[in-house]
Amino acid sequence: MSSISETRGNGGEIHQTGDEALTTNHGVPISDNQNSLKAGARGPTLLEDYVLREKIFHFDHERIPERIVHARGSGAHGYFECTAPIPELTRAGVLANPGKTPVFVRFSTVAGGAGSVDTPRDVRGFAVKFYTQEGNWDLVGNNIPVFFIQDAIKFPDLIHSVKMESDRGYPQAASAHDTFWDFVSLMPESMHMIMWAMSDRGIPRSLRMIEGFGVHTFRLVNAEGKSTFVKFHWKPKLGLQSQVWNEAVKTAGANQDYHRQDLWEAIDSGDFPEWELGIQTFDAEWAAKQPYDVLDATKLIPEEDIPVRIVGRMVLDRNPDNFFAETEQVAFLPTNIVPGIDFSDDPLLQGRLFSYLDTQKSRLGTTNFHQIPVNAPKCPMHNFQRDGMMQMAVPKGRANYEPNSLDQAGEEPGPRASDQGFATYKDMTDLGNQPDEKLRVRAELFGDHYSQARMFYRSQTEVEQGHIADAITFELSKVGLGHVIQRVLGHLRVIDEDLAETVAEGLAEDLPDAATPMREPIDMALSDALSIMKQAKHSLNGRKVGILIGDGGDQAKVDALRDAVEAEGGTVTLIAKERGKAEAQLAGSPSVLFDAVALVISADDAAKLAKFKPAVDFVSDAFAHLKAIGADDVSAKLLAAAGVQPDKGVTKLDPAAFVEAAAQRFYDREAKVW
Ligand code: HDE
Repeated sequence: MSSISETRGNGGEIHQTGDEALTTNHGVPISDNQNSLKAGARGPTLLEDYVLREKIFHFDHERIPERIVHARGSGAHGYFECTAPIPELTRAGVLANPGKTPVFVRFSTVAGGAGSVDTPRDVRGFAVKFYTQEGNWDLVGNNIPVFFIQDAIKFPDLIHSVKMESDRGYPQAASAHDTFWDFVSLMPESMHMIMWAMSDRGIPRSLRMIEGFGVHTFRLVNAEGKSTFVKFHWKPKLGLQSQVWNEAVKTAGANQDYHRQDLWEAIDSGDFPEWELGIQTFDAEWAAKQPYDVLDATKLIPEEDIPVRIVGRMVLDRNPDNFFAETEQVAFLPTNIVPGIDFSDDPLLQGRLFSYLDTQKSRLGTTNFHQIPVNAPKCPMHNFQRDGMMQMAVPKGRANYEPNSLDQAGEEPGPRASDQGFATYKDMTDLGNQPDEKLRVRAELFGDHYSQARMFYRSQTEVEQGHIADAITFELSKVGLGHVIQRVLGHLRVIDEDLAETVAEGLAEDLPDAATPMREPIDMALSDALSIMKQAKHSLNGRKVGILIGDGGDQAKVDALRDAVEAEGGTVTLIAKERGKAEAQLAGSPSVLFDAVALVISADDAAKLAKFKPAVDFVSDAFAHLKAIGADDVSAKLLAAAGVQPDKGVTKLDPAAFVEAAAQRFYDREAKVW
């Protein structure tokens, strides 16, 4: 029998020890947890059964409202280590001093509900809470460096349009529907982000293989009060990797929790995911020369213009102890900022500064949500805020107001403000703003909606451009409103004529007139950093290999492959038709769950498996999803049944050749398959 003992307080914890008596929430020992109290052995349950009533009462209220956006998420603990301190730029200890700061990170999709799948085409949230010695700093970003809209006032409209449609309640976790495309087609400022969301960034292979971005321009402020503008970047150590669309669709069926499980298992096995934190910094003079506004969240700063300077690394090394207590109850607040870091006047960021604090009250039910352990600072915290629902702290003494002179009576006077505390950067004019009128307007350069969309699209490889065209074609194929499709095509014509033509052809639509831009787009220099494929790291690190074995396979070959894969940082799962003969069952372990596959079977096995649909799918999907396939000639019958053609990603079972192939995907195969 397990029991619960509690220590409560600010940052307190509840732990289960297993050697104490089971009790009610009020500490009364329970004698029977199997039977409710009845009037006679076959009689009705008695109202006085407070053990039953307390248990059911608590159960009835176990769920809390899910996040209005980013409801589906996975979290982990870890640390940030500042490796290249920047005291000349910021007085924030977390970045100004070498050393480690604990973090909690939550990754998420945006549109779907808490129980939705992990692999829809969507943006991924990348929220990091740094528990610094100067208070919590939350960097609440995404895996895409720009956003759909420029002004927070449009956020409810954007989210209403992308979530399931309000009358029919579908589609869940999908942007491929009328209302989303209706809205974005009426908001040309969304076109840059649309290019990103329709690119392979929208279907990542793993949360461990995504970049993260703070999106907005922030400020760093040093000890002398000097401000420098900054954009934050997270770069994954494992490199960027995405799925292909057909694979993402099939993964959703094979494993709803594909990303969550992948993150959990990696951390559980000691293969800790890691990112570098980088910054792009600039001053007002530089900003004034750019053809875009650095306060516009639909624009990025090309890395070729300002290279990303690495200041530290983040390692996720501990899974949550409790999903609800930590991952569900974690409350990120862009307003959690520490001395030495400050906001910019980005109108999207400014709106976020209201929303997050506000939403926590309805999600977590109390203004005291900061006392929940995952949200509580790990540095001292003192103020005169008191009481409120679910107050966990027990402040002592009479000091609950300031100023007070209680110390003159020998009493504890409580905390005082310090000149070392957070002080807002004063200058509102350094980016040329003239705060002399109250206006509901957008700044002039916000009117360029297409230049960076074009830059993004044209910076991609041909294969990636094909994926964007396919994604838009697919999404629009689900749109029933013809005028919306036409309007989108009008925008695409401004971004890139070839893209517009390809999509129109795929839909058998006539091309409409090009949209009329508010500002004529310009041709910006192309940026390799925007393409996943141009910066692909060929690596088996963190990747999974599935080896299909049969009755006649050669164990020595399996061992040699396993050794070679593991030596490169990958993991191996043995799969057989029957679960008892391996680690996983073939029908339940399709190849979408692996980065590469190998067939260690006999000619007899191959002949039998060639008639077994899950085996044929296993191989044909691996081929179609551009993955390495290791197989000797004895597998010929199965390879033939699966339609595998000669290809440089199809190797013999030679461990070196297979491992080399398994570290990459063979995008040029697409022309053969798709
Ligand atoms: Fe959020 N966003 N957002 N957002 N956002 C929330 O806060 C909001 C925006 C982001 O894992 C909510 O606690 C507004 C940009 C992430 O818990 C809510 C606007 C970026 C997460 C909210 C934005 C983000 C959220 C819902 C426009 C990238 C998940 C639950 C002004 C830079 C955090 C919650 C987690 C969550 C509002 C735009 C990232 C409703 C009003 C831009 C990663 O407060």
